[in-house]
Amino acid sequence: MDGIEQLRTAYLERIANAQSADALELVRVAALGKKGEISLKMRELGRMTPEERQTAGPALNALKDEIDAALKARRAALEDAALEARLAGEWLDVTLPARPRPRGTVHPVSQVMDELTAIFADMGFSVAEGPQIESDWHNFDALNIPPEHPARQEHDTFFMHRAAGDNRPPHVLRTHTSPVQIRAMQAQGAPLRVIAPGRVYRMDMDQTHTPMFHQVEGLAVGRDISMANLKWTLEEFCRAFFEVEAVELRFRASHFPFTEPSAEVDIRCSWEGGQLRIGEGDDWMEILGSGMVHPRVLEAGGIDPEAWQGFAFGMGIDRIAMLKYGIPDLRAFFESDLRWLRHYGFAALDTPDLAGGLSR
Ligand code: 2NM
Repeated sequence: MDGIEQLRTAYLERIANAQSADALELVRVAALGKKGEISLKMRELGRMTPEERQTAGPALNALKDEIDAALKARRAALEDAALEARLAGEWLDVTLPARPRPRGTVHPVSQVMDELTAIFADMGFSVAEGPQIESDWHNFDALNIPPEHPARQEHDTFFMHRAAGDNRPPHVLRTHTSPVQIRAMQAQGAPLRVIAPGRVYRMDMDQTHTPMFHQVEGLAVGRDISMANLKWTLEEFCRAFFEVEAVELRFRASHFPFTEPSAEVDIRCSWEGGQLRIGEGDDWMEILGSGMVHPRVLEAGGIDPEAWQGFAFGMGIDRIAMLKYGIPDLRAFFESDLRWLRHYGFAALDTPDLAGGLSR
């Protein structure tokens, strides 16, 4: 039967030239649809003589199968091409820097808090937080500072307002973060290892003091925690924080109401040429206060001082930030001067960790 070869050539060409799924479907309908050319030819088989049918039948069936297969192959090729095109359009260079570049910076105080947290976390301390407006019990009484104690004046406390006729003691802006440790003892009991970094307030304002500043205090309570544990912990902290192997600390007897015995801690340093070097030279610089937690303070925290003991320490964050990063003026810390923040600030994505180096 002639015609079959022409149909075959014509449809294979149209299939090969179809540029979309829709165009290909039109070709399929034209060939194999109800009224398609090949379908009509198959219907004609009925009107043929048996001899004619014997050659035309298999030839038409073979044509139908071939066209079917060609349609299927072309459809698959078109789908692959469409997918390729979509993937090419969605391609993204993940090695490009993030844009737009972040314009904010991390304040040195935040940077140092993150560093402290990483160092003490490595030694098993968790971070505790508490209110900045405290009851005078948490800020003073619980810390063995009775109402007539001179520390209450020494501290230059900011007192909150009470309504006229309300004679309860006023709340205060916390003068240290120790009340956070009291709350941590009450909430978690012993044994306990926490640090409390945060804002504190004292009515003081000059070259080296701002009415709000930052402090970190640490507390470790256990069955037989001693001054030796305290000294190692502080040395380890200074080694990691100042990134100097050869730190040396000196304990000087002192007095705090909340610790007994109490010690102020100096670090060996040199100021040669106006440049601070930690762990070298013959100078000593006071960096923190510390001691063994007073039994009355443990008691206020709900911990039995006959069964437990602990060490505690406190230091100024702003000052150690100035020392580590060579920042000369404390007051600039809180002026929100963008030029200063860009100069002394840290990259937002540069989170300190011990493995990566604290202050990359
Ligand atoms: C210091 C010095 C010595 C201290 C004590 C406590 C508490 F709540 F556990 F008793 N927290 N921090 C402490 C001890 C603070 O700052 C110079």
